[in-house]
Amino acid sequence: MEEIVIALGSNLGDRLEMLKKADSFLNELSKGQISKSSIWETEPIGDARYTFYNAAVKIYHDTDPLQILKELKNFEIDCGREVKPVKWGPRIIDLDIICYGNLVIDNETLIIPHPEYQNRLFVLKPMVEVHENWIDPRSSKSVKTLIDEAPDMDIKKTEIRW
Ligand code: PH2
Ligand code: MG
Ligand code: MG
Repeated sequence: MEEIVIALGSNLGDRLEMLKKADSFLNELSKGQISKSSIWETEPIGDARYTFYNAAVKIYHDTDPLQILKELKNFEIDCGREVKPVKWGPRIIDLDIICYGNLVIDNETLIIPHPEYQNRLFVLKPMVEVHENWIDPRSSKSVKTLIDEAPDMDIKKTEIRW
């Protein structure tokens, strides 16, 4: 069974409701007890405009990563997300695979670990709450080191229960 970290983001509509819905979906999908981070309120990076709620959930699975990707995409579409949203634009819900055990994958459909996550505190800070001892198999850096090295941004942990 592999430990898989999924990053969650929402900056449109009822953000908390969307994260809760994603949590119950991931709970169903996972083959083991999931762990979830705090909800973080984060400044939008890129063209995304409105403040995000970001979080991370660690799930367990043993299937092909492409199968997990397909499940996540179907869930995003079921939630009403456009099939091809503007790159870096606002989104009702975004579920990204950050890591999949120690796998390294690099093809047109999927890159694991996520190609940009090391530059995004809105992924790293939630991630360390659910997978604190993880070492990136590409860079051999710990998630704590990646946090120290990532560009600063406006991000704050909330006390919201979900
Ligand atoms: N996601 C993006 C683009 N910009 N900014 C924040 N703060 N949080 C996100 O999840 C995010 C973003 C593209 O997926
Ligand atoms: Mg995405
Ligand atoms: Mg994303």
